[in-house]
Amino acid sequence: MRTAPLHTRPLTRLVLGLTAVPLLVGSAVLPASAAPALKDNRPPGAERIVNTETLRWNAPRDFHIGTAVAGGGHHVDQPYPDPFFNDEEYRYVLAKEFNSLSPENQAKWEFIHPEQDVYNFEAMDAIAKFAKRNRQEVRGHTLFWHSQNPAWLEQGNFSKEELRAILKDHIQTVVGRYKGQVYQWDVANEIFTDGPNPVLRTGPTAQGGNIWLRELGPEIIADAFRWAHEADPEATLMFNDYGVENINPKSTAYYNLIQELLAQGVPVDGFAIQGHLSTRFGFPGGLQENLQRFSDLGLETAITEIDVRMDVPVGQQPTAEQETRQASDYDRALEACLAVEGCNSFTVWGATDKYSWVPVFFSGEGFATVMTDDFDRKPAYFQMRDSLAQAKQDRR
Ligand code: 9MR
Repeated sequence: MRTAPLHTRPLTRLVLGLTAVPLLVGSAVLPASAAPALKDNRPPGAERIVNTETLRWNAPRDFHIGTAVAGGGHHVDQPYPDPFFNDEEYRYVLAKEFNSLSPENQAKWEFIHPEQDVYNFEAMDAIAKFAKRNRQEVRGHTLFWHSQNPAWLEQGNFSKEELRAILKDHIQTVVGRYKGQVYQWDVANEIFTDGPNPVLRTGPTAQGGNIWLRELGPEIIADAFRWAHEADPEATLMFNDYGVENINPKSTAYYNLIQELLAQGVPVDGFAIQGHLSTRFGFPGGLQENLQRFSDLGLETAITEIDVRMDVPVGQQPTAEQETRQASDYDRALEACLAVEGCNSFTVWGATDKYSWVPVFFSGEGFATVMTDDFDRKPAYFQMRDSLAQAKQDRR
């Protein structure tokens, strides 16, 4: 395993506070940050969170219990300001409950690399700084994807050589900037198609094609991992996808691809399962077995984006049965991870329903996270906390 335990990396490798640093790489400079100063104390009106009652306190040593940090993406169209920069109670909950943070959108190409010669590190720097201040680590998401790419890239008229250079520059700039603080990178995200016969996404962008695979061929995957490894040899470099919870054609496509890459000496370190679940479907009961087969290849594994959505009529609340089922799904996923050696990172895709992507993308569905809009803890939260505490005790 290549991940250093939490809080043990040398200070010199951590990203320093960056409030006064201009937002530039290349030829253009973005306007100075208007982000408010960081405050980690309990804001007025928020319920006090007792440290010993949190998820992170109860987690086993070296286990990453994380959340996505809301901002960018669908949030831009919602009737609230950027959550991470503006919601003090949200920030308080993030700091208190979790020891790992994933940028929900803030490190994706369209956000962090909006023009060819412009990088916008403002939000990702702020997340890194917040994490350092709160003794948290950061998961990086993502470097190589078919979605949320900027127009300059997708609609540019680049030669193959230029595209290679663009990808290399991006990976090395972004991974290099957060070297030592991002402990895991989702290097390649969602690279296989869905359905019974998954293939690499080499089709047109409009049909979910991945620009890198289409233009540069499958060999570019190995280069992406090599470039990321050069930029931060300590970071765990992973594939990440949805619909791969069970042993199924898609997860097996990864299983085969990863073995080929390992045989070629490509620095692939892990396989990450997103875990976007729904109470409409049964729990993916083969999850532990699936994690285990990747672990048996010597890889790290992770659950990176779990949420459990449900159907609730407009204006109503979930039933007790729905909450019980949701709690069971979250907890079964957590227990599967805790049971597999090398599965040391478990991230919920949103800490609170207040900012969840689910109702925006799935009409009539929602309530998918472990806390309500008001940050009240749901049964899923308590069941997960109990399992973390049990694992902590068992590992003593
Ligand atoms: O939660 C993200 C949301 O804010 C964005 O609008 C959306 C755009 O595709 O992406 C969401 O996050 C996705 C993640 O990056 C990759 N796996 C699926 C997640 C949910 O769509």
